[in-house]
Amino acid sequence: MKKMLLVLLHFFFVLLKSGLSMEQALFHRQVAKYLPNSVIATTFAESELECSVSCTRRKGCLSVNYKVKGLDQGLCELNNQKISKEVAVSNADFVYLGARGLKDEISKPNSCRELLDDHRHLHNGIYDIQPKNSSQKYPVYCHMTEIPGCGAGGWTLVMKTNGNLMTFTYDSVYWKNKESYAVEDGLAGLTEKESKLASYWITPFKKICLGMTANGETKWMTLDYEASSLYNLIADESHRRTTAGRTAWKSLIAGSSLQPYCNKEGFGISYGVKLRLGYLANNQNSCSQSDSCIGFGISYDACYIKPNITCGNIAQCSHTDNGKKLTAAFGYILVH
Ligand SMILES: [Ca+2]
Repeated sequence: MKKMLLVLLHFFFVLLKSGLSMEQALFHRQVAKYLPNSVIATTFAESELECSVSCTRRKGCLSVNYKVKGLDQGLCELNNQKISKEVAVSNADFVYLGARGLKDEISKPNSCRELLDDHRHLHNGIYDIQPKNSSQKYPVYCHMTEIPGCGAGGWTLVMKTNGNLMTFTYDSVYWKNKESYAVEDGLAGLTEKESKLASYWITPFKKICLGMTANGETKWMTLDYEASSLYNLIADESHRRTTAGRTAWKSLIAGSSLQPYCNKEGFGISYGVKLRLGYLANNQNSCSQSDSCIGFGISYDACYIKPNITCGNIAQCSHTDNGKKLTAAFGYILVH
């Protein structure tokens, strides 16, 4: 019995004649769910199908609540909103049907979060996303389950960078272009193989999840930052400040080390040490001649050395808080 009350997700097609052309609409069905406060019209229908058809014919209709039992059985409420987990109400008398036709932007997801919002049952894996106002689809890896330190699922993988390789050094063209790199290795998920997916330039987000694997241990941190894509934050090399804090950045690598001053964090940090995204510190009370950093897209030329480490933690010269470090990490960037 309890199972019957659980939300069941599946789809059915509604084909209907609209003038001389056949219009196709796809509905996303949830049993025992009701969307409140969105009704633009009510009617009665013999079936869910008939109710759905009414929606496709009504301008602005995005979903319906269909009453399957009790008083007013057959009631068909046309809604101008779609259900999300925040507004979903359980009601055993109703079936909720959300339109997923051409008029529905959600049918063109450009992030894993959008996909997961619409289909709560999805697993980690490969999904197609596409930019708004475009018909081109790109495969990405979606991490639909929680990442410890970053939060609940719906993460779109953007990049994976090997700190021992020069692929994603600060001056790499990949930070500045809209070209993917090693797509197959990206679609494999959170493996230690470098990749850059189309999500770099097409996926909007409100949160960034950063991971680093060093010495066999993977650690994660979150950045609250809203943007239309990572490309838009990085490609122009402007400095954009983030506010995660020194402790959060240091937590990406166990035993990491930084100097006490400068403490500049965010996108586009450029001194003798350059970072596409990360944290910069110095022994002098300024940022020029900084000698320590943690981050992604590193190019390090300070304290008389130029180590080939593009992701990880480098700390040289004096006043390091945990000794001198040359730690290359394997880095992950996901967005939500
Ligand atoms: Ca210095």
